[in-house]
Amino acid sequence: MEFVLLNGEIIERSDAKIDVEDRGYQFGDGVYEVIRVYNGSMFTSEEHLARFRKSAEAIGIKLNFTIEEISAFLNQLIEKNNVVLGTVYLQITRGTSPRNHAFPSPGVPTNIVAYTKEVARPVENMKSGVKAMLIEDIRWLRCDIKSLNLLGNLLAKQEAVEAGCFEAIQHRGQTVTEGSSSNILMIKEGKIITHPADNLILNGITKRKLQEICIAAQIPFEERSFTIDEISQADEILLTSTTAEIMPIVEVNGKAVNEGIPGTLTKRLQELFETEIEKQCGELTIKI
Ligand code: DCS
Repeated sequence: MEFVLLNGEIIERSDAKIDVEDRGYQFGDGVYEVIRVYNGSMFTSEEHLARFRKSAEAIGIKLNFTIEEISAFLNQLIEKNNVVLGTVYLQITRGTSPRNHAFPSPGVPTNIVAYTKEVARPVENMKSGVKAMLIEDIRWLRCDIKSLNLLGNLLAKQEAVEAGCFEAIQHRGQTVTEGSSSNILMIKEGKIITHPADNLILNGITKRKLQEICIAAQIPFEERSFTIDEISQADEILLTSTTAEIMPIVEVNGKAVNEGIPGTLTKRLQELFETEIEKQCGELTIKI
C-alpha cells in the first residue's frame, strides 16, 4: 500500500482526489520541492523547506501549515511508505476555485500534497560522467521561484534527451545560466565558477551545500556569470541537483571535456559530498 499526504492527512494514494479546477493543474499556479531521502532520513530538509516557504511567499501563497508541521508530515510519510533510498515530492497550489486568472478570494484553501518514490543513486553516471548540450534559455525571469510551471525546462530537457544527452546547459545569449533541472558549475585552474543566485536561476540546495563543503576544504568557489566561450574552455564541468548529486559532464555539444572522463577535482567533490550525506543520514550502502 502506498500513502500520500493530502491537505494535512496521510491517506492511501488511490483515495487522494484533486479537483479538475485545482489551480496547479490548470495554471501551474503553485510551487514544489524535491527532497532526497538516504537511509530513511531526509537530507538538507531544512534548506528545502525554507526554499519552499520562500517560493510560496514569492507568489503570494500563504502556507497553512508551519514548516515544522510539514516536516513532521514528510517524516511520517517516509516511515509509512518505508522509503530507504528515494525522494519526497512536495507541492502546494493556490487551491481549487472556478477558473479565473485573478487569484481566488483569500478564504480559498491551498492544496498541499506530497508523495514518496524509491530512487537509486545514479552511480554509473556519477562515475563515468554524462553528455550535455547548449540550449537557449527561453524561460521567464523568475527562475529563482521553484514554480510548477516548467514548460521551458521540459522543452530544453526533451531537446537534450532527443540528442542523446543527459542535460541541457541553458544560456541567455552568451551567459550560461543553469541546467533544465540542475545547476551548472565549471572549473578553471582549480576554481569552481557558477552563476550567481539571482532571478535567472534556481538557488540549488545541492550547489549551496557544495559551496559550504568547498569553503571548509579551502577549494576556491566563485559565483559569477560565465560565457559559452568560457565553458567550452573549462577544465571540468559538473551539474548538481537533489537526485543527480554531483554529476560530471564529460561532453558538451559533442566535444569532450577533460578528454571525456570525470576530472580530479570533480571526483574529490563527489567524495566530500558523500561524506556530508553520511554525516547527516548515516553510512551509505552504495557508494561511488
Ligand atoms: N535548477 C533547476 C531548474 C532545478 O529544477 C533544480 C532541481 C536545480 C537547479 C537544482 O536544485 P537542487 O540542488 O535544490 O535540487 N530540480 C529538482 C527537480 O525538479 N527534480 O529533482 C530536483
